[in-house]
Amino acid sequence: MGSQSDWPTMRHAAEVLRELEVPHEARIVSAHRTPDRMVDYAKRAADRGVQAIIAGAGGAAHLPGMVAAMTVLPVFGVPVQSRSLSGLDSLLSIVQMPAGVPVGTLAIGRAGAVNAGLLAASVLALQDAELQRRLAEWRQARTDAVADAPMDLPD
Ligand code: RP5
Repeated sequence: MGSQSDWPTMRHAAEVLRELEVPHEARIVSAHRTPDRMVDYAKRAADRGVQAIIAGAGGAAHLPGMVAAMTVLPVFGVPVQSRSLSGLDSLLSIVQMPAGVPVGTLAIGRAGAVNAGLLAASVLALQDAELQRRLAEWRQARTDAVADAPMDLPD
């Protein structure tokens, strides 16, 4: 992610990966404040055994695209909700990649972070039958949690 301030959003991706028992790491790698760190991270990721990258950033959110420019690993971009434009700026910055450098862009905020974790896990599960089973269980648990009818809850 681009900043410590992105962690309250991006921790949801980490949480899903933890629930699915997918080894992962969380790093602050800013495209504009720590550009050398970003280049180093993106260029070395594949050699370190990283299989997918989830890049979350807000505002002028160039991090996912810059990372995607330096690796052929799948890169999933999470637009973090910004203060001034509610994340629309982040979304448009991440989603509008020119042809040839793909970033799989998710929804703004928590939903995007959760789904980025699930999507990354789905990619890894193509080569991992046990992970595929855990993913199916995770999804089934959400299905089972949906009540048939609504109930009255205290306001
Ligand atoms: C982006 O700028 C980060 O991804 C963050 O979403 C946004 C604001 O960063 P801070 O000023 O909170 O560090 O680079």
